[in-house]
Amino acid sequence: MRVLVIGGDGYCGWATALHLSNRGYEVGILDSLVRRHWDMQLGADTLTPIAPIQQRIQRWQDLTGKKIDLFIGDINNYEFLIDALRRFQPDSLVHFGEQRSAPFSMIDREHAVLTQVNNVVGTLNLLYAMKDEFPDCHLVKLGTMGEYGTPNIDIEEGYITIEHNGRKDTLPYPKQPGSFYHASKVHDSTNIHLACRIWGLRVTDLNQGVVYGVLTEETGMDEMLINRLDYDGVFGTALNRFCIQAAIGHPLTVYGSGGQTRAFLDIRDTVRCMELAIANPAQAGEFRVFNQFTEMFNVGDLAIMVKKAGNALGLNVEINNIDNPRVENEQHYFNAKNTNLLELGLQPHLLSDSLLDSLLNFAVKYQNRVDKNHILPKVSWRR
Ligand code: NAD
Ligand code: USQ
Repeated sequence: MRVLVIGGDGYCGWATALHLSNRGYEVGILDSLVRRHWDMQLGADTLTPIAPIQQRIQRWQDLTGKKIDLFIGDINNYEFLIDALRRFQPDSLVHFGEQRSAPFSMIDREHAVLTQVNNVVGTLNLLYAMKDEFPDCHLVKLGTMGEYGTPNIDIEEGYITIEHNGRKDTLPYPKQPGSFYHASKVHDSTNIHLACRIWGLRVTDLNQGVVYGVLTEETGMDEMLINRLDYDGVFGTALNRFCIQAAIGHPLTVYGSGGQTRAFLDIRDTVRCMELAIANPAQAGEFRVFNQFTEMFNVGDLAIMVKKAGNALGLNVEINNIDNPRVENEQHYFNAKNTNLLELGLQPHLLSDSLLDSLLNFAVKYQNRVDKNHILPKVSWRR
């Protein structure tokens, strides 16, 4: 089966492309490399030194004998996109190629517009390309758990059955995104659902939680294959940031009271979820939604786990509750379903087992690359 990984130079995409290649899929990577450009604009860099995409792919081929095709360009450019699809002839499309930072989208009007245009137009172009020339192709699209927000009822997988005034229907689950980035994913979901209904496309929307870790079987094979690990206040995510802060002796930056509960998963489970979704495609006309995460934690408890693991390694880890730069609930109910991927065979890695191997050890190893000016958050949600 031929799988084109859009955003294959990024954190989830690189690990997924190698995993699928290792499992015998014919893999192509499409990426505009814009994420490397945004890092340069912000003056930020991944903790782990990542090689240029051409060198990474060449090393993979030298090590395994498996070839990965490369298409460098922007999916907002329809001519480029359709040409790449014609050349690659995918059976499945995996779409990671979006601006994925909530703080980046909240910097100012320009960054909010950039995020929504990049994400919504890119996905809409893909839907049109599928309708016009690849109607049987299965799109596996990355959404986010943050589309749902933090409602005071259980979060279902995409749909909820509601009784109202004596009538009953199963409808898209209500969305309450917490940033212009998260809102872009809601807009994508609406457009994709419509395309499935009117054109009979087959799509799986994976509402993924916060991903942690840097190690997968394939990216661990060689230093040149190492994945990115972001720790800065814009692209770094909670748990990855906490581990790097622990490694350099910076107090862990818990925003506000730390009662914000989120859904999490190990990057080794991300790549497995992608494989499961591809191997079990949605039906024609089906807009299938899976919640892609394995465990739920609040950020205060995560910080305590990192402190304990760090102290066991001999690090001196402190926790600092700093003013929350975001506008979000800090004490709330959060209980999300995640049975669909488990039923397809996902066997979760648990954070308690993998904090050291997959994360803290890397943070310690590369600690000299940390720029301390990028630890504290600088982007505010408020006016
Ligand atoms: P990333 O920034 O590391 O990778 C995204 C890649 O997409 C980059 O290489 C970038 O250059 C490319 N890209 C962006 N816009 C593009 C465009 N218009 N055309 C072509 N390429 C483009 O991000 P990531 O962490 O790997 O996230 C991948 C996807 O997974 C995103 O859609 C994100 O919203 C989603 N997601 C990520 C997480 C997480 O914790 N990292 C959690 C849930 C969902
Ligand atoms: N947080 C801290 N301290 C930090 C960083 C974050 O307390 O140093 C808190 C935030 O306030 C928030 C929670 O941790 O309550 C999660 O923040 P995050 O930066 O780890 O994650 P988020 O902004 O939600 O975005 C990330 C990815 C995004 C993905 C999303 C999944 O960047 O691409 O969509 O996780 S989810 O959160 O489920 O929507």
